[in-house]
Amino acid sequence: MKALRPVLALLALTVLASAAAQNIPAAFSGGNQPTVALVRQLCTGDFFSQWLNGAQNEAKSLGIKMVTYCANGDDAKMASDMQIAITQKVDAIIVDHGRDATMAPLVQRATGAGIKVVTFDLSTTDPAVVQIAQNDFSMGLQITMKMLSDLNGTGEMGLVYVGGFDPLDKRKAVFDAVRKFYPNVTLDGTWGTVSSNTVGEVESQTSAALLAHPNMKAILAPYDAFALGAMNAVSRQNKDVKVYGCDISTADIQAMIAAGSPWVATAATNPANIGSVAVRAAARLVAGETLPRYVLIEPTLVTRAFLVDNNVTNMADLSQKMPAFATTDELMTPWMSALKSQHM
Ligand code: SR1
Repeated sequence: MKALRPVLALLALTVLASAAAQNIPAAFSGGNQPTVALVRQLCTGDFFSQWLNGAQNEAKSLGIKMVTYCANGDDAKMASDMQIAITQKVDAIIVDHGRDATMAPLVQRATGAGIKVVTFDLSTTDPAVVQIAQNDFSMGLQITMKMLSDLNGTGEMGLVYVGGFDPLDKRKAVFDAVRKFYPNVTLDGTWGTVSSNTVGEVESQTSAALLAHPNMKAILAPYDAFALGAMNAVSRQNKDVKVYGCDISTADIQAMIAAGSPWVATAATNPANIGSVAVRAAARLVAGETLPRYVLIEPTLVTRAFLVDNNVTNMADLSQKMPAFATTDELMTPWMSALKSQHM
């Protein structure tokens, strides 16, 4: 053991020297491992599991200790999770979704205590917070316009929507603005639920809406759990109704490419990429860097026809055929690359 001491010392010196050479920030060098809390409102479904995977992988590769909380849609639990993270004096908190009224005071408490805060899908007025989102206005526009053009400007449609979720409110705001210009497209009704069984509940609600409105031709369902529920109801009743969604995953791709699937288009980003970007944002704030207040991830419209024509059956295929879904280096820095090579 004694004989090994000089070797170990040399090794430590080499690591320190290479950290300095790459300008790895003090918070991440010399054995320092920042702690980041991930406080989530929702965790069920493909979107959220892909997002979490992306965040956890990125944290691991940067040597970040990540503590994850999940409120399962319970706002009081989310508030208490946030409070715990603040009390534990973590270096940064990533807040994933959440109601503004519940989370805004807690976000301010965290930034006031010197904790760096990044949000995903939660708008806040605190200027110290970096807010990450998919460009939900673009998502809403892409999928609304695809539906309106498929309808050729005429026909009955339904909308699946639940208020109080930042991304859903933004997508609906675009739909509301655009639809005024298409007076021959009529809205039969709006329904929706966000719960631990969103798909099942939306399926039941859609079944009732289809029976009440036999001439409905399209359903705008801008969240994959909504689209899955709506398409299940349409398929069960064997109706000629097209479903327009948001989000994508391997399971969503399978649902879209299934024979006769009514889910014909989705506006989406790669959720794993967003999770990684959120962690990089938190890491850079912990490193003392200043970031832009808003980081937007741009969506892409994916049609069933594209998936079928290009033989896309999973997310890996999609990343290959549509580079927008491949791993992004958004917010990446040279010091992060150096840090990653140390943790490989
Ligand atoms: C209930 S909010 C669901 C949405 O959050 C993310 O923005 C996903 O895109 C999903 O559609």
